[in-house]
Amino acid sequence: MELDRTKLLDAYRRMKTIREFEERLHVEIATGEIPGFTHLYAGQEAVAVGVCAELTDEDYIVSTHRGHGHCIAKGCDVTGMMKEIYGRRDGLCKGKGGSMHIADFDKGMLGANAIVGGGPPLAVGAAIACQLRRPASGEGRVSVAFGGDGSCNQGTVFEAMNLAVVLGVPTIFVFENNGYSEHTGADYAVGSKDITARSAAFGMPAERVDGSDFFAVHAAMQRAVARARSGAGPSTIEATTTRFYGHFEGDPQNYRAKGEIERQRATMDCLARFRATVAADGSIAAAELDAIDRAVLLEIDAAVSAARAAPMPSESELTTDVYISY
Ligand SMILES: Cc1ncc(C[n+]2csc(CCOP(=O)(O)OP(=O)(O)O)c2C)c(N)n1
Ligand SMILES: [Mg+2]
Repeated sequence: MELDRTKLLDAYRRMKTIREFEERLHVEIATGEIPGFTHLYAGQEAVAVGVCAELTDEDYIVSTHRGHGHCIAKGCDVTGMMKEIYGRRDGLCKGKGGSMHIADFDKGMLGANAIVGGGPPLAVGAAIACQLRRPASGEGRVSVAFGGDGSCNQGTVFEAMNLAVVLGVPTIFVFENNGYSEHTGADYAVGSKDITARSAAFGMPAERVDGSDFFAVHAAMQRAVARARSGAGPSTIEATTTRFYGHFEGDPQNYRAKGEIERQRATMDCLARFRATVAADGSIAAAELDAIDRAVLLEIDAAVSAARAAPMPSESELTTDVYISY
């Protein structure tokens, strides 16, 4: 899949939507109106969008506790998401999921997940379904497991990676190495300090990319997805990145160096990197991107107003949707 102008503009719009969604949530959470715990994705946008640019609604993703960016990149409705995070009745999960359990099966978004390392086994399960339903000829569907540097130390993840290789299923493991697992540095907690090499040791192609470079992430994803769709099996992408906010909203971040975030905002901003690339090759005029910026701000504003005005779930809905009915 080549990136023509339309796809490039769409990728920028999605990254910008994630950024403004998160910047606005940062402000709204401080008002105390949003229930529950929230982990912001700002800073990591190029990873979600670079990966999901190669996926359709028929492909699956499994997300993490830091899942808003994955949802938006996979095409979930922004107003439905905002209402969900505000706990409103007509949110994407009827207000019962909130930030950390948001899902949208119609978009192949199988769910955020509060269990670190809980996603990859689900993604391998979805990949087994993709493999069983593979068309006799042509390309199959794929399943992506997003996870952080912290998740790569979990036993569930080791089992999932091994099983994906043994069964040769179309799973793509995407590790977003943002340098921290809660307050613990990846340099300390990842014993070998090399997530890519560890993944390769399971017997699959694995590559490390600059996660603030949309084009680098996308190129790696093209390789991984071509392999998975053709039936050749799983791959891993480790994307080095950073989060512009704390682990959760309210985290004082005493474990980060003085000026670290300011420095990273100046040097690792995927939106600025994208703008610089398309300006250098002349593919997109800055004015077109400015117009997207303005439209996104209006969209987020409307989503927050709609969420605030939306009704809460009624008490009678408290015990529905607890178990799935077949
Ligand atoms: C099994 C499990 N252990 C611990 C936690 C507590 N916890 C929540 S997020 C987190 C850190 C995850 O770090 P990482 O995978 O790097 O993701 P990031 O927060 O950086 O996106 C931890 C330890 C949890 N939710 N689940
Ligand atoms: Mg991390």
